[in-house]
Amino acid sequence: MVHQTRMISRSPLLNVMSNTAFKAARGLIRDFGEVEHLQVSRKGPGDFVSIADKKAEEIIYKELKKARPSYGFLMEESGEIGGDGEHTWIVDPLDGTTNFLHAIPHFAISIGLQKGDELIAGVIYDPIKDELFYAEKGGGAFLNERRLRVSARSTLQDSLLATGIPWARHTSAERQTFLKTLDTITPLVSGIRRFGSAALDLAYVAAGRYEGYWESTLFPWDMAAGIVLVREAGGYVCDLQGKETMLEMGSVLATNQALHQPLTELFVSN
Ligand code: 2AM
Ligand code: CA
Repeated sequence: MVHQTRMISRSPLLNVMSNTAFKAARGLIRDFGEVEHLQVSRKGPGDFVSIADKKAEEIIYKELKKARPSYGFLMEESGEIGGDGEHTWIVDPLDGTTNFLHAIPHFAISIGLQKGDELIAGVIYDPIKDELFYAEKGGGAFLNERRLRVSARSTLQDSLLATGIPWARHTSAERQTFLKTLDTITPLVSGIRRFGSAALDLAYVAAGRYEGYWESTLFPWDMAAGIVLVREAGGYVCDLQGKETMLEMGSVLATNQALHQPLTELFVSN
């Protein structure tokens, strides 16, 4: 983890969030190494992974609580923990659990901060690639030391999109909607990817790697940090009804600037 030792001038808030992610990442990296061995054991790494997940969340909780004692929490494992009623950390200690479980090196820690109704900061850390994505409202979005900007591609034909394929939690109606949308979009774009971490999909839109990303049936902790990143990189985020109620609706469409309108028309009318 190169970036822990490098001098980076981040705001005190982003420093707290980043250092918390780095701390939790140390355990996850160790556990990921173990999971790679457990693939061949008959029992598999299932229980081990859920413990790794909880351990990471505990570290994040402890660190953030120490730094900002009055803030509340919304976390994947522990749920809601009340605070000052104004600030809430929205935390996914391990986004991309299925990848982690299968020893696929694509997962992240996601920490978002909400103040009132607004998402004001986000950090997403991919410990394997040592990529730290961070953004604070009004301060721009960054990947390690580099300022981020959404991609400039302006035609659907050139665009690469990311999505989430429905899995066991989805209803039959949700699966049908997904297939219909896929059928509409596929011939119009250059490709579609399913990498399995919603947080990293959003971070990649912010980084200009994907032109857009859509998914439904998500939780607030999958999206909170990534929403701030995309917006601060100059992109747009709405839910699949075209409104800014992503956390409430559990769906998201994130795009670069140029393709916001055509993609919104395609997704929201489908
Ligand atoms: P998680 O790894 O924190 O559970 C991608 O579709 C999103 O859905 C991920 O961010 C992932 O978050 C969540 N998800 C939960 N269960 C999943 C599963 N069985 N397969 C794929 N994604 C899953
Ligand atoms: Ca998640």
